[in-house]
Amino acid sequence: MLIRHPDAILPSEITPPEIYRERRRFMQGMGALAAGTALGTLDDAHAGIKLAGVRTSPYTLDEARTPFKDITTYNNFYEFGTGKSDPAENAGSLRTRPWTVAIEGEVRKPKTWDIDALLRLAPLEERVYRMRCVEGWSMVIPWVGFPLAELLRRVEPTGKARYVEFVSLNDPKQMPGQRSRVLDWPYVEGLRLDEAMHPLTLMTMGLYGEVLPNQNGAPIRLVVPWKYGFKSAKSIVKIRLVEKQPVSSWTRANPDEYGFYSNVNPQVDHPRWSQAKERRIGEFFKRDTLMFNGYANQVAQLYRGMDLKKYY
Ligand SMILES: Nc1nc2c(c(=O)[nH]1)N[C@H]1C(S)=C(S)[C@@H](COP(=O)(O)O)O[C@H]1N2
Ligand SMILES: [Mo]
Repeated sequence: MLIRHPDAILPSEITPPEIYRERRRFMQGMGALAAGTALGTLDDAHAGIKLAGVRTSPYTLDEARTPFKDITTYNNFYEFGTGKSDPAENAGSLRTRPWTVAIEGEVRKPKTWDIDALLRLAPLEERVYRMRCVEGWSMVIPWVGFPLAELLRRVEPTGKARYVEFVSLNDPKQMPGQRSRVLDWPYVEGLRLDEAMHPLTLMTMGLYGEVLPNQNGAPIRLVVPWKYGFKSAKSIVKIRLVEKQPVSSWTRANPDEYGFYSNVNPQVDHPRWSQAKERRIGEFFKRDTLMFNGYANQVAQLYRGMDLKKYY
């Protein structure tokens, strides 16, 4: 891996590992998960299941976290409606067990993973990340997951694999928003293989130390903190390694507004609004949006030599 140190994050911002060394207490944890308890009916994750054995990570930011309540009631998840409160209100109908994730395409070891086996594939880490939506708001979210690279290494991408496509669940019975044609379902997103392999790219199953609430993309979603939020596909059922650049749902819907790369870039305006500033949820004054959402030192070299106005 090219990145060894999260240089953009000031050392003083990194939470000392000692504070986190004391592992979170095993409550109902992995035992309940392995037993396939009906997690899909949880509508208040604070009364929910703590994830066991979550480690700290040097990629964690020590920045004021957005309250749990905001992270779980102000969402974009068009499968459950286009309003910000729709996912929290409607995502109770999503059944997250049983659930499988198929990894296929240009790989030597394609496999359909049961979600509970996938949860145990690699040590879980807490990663506090800045998240920036293309609409101009941002949050600081303590996710729990492991690097996507852990999973991709195990399936052994072939020499032809250059991109990774992520496909969300397509089931209008569980996802009432899919009865509307606001997007071409299923929701599809993609990354270049090196972006997907980057250590910041997180397969995410938890939030604030607990099982991910449905409205945040349970049981498993992607989190790519240097890109606009829509690149971070929720409720993933398929991961395909492919030769050609995938067409994402947002690019298909509006190619002039949502390019494949969608890196957070204050110098590239959305055609209908400026991207120079953002409102951190809970704050009154706007902040300047940072290049690559503040992760430039870790990710800028992925795009060396590229015209980021052309490849937006
Ligand atoms: N399947 C799916 N994934 C999705 C979306 C969606 O509508 N459907 N919305 C995206 C957008 S626009 C954002 S900003 C983030 C929001 O994630 P959050 O609600 O957990 O903050 O999810 C992204 N992932
Ligand atoms: Mo977004």
